[in-house]
Amino acid sequence: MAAYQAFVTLATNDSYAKGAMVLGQSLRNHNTTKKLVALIGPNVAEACREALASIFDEVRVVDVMDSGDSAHLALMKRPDLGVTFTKLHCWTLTQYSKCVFMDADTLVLSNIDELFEREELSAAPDPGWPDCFNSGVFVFRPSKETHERLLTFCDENGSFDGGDQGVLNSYFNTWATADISKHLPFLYNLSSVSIYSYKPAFKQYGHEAKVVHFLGKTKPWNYSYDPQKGEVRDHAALPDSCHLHPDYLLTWWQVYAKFVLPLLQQAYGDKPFTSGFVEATPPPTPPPPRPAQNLSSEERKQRWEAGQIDYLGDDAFANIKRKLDSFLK
Ligand SMILES: [Mn+2]
Repeated sequence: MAAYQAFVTLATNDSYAKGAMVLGQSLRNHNTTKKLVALIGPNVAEACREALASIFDEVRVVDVMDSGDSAHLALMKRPDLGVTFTKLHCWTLTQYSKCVFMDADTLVLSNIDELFEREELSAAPDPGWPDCFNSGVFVFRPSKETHERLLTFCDENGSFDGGDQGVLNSYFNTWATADISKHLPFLYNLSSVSIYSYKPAFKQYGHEAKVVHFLGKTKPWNYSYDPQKGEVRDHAALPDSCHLHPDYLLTWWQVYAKFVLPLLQQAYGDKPFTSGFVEATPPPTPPPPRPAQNLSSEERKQRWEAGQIDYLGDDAFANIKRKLDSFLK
C-alpha cells in the first residue's frame, strides 16, 4: 500500500513551468506536509527542469509520443487530445496513495492539506457550468486500471470541450448529483473570472479564498513586473486582463520574484532567459551645474531676497558650502 500523498501539477512548456514553480513554492510557503510532483512535457528546457527540481520532490517527464503504451495508441487516434493524455498520465503515479492535481495556473493562499481527506473524484464547480466540475483542482487516486479506463473512454467518446475537463466530467458523470462530499467549496478553486461576474459574493467570501485559478488566455506570466516599484505592468493592456484580480496577480509575482527567479538565475547561469522583469529605468540624471553668472554680490542679494534663488548655479549648495568653509577657516 503506497504511503505517500502528493500534490501533482503539469507543465508542457517553459511558461507553464514558471507557473508550476510558483504553485509549488506557494504550497511550500504554506507548509504542506505532502510530496510535490511536477509532470513535464519533453519540450521543457533543462534549466527549467533544474529549477523545478529544487521545489518539487519529483519531476517526471511525460512523453506520450514515445511511451509505446496504450496512451500512445490512444493519441494516434486522437492527436487533438495530446495535452489531455499528458494530464491523464497523473493516474499512473501509483507510488502515491492519493493525490491532488492542481493546474500550473493556480496559486495557493493557505494550507490546503485537508483536501486529502476527500475521495476521488472531488472537485469544485466550474463557474461557467456549475453542474460540471472544474478540472484545475481535483482529488484522485492513482490507479493503472483507472488510467486504462480513462484512455479507452477518451478513445471512444472524445472530449466534448476538446480538453481534459470534458473527458473527466463525462467519465466521472455522477459528480453533480451523487455525493456532496465530492463537491469542493468554490474557495478551493476560485476562478478569477467569477470575482467580476458576482462581485457581492466576492466581497462577502473572497477573503476566505484558499486557491486562486487564473482562468482565461492571459496568464500571470504574460505580464511583466517592476521589482523596484513592486508593480505588475501591462495590467489592462492585455486581452481579457480584467479577469485577473490585481491583488492575486501581485501575490503571484511576489512569490515569483522572491523565490522562483533566483532559482532560474542559478539554473540559467550566463544563458539569457525571459525573467518577466522590466528593465530597471535609471534615475533621471541632474543637469550639470551652470557656471556662475558673475553677478555682483548686490545683484545676487537682491535676487535671493526676491526668492529667485539660483539653486543650480551661484546659490548651489556646493557654492554656499565653499563660502561657509572660507568663513570658518
Ligand atoms: Mn487552468
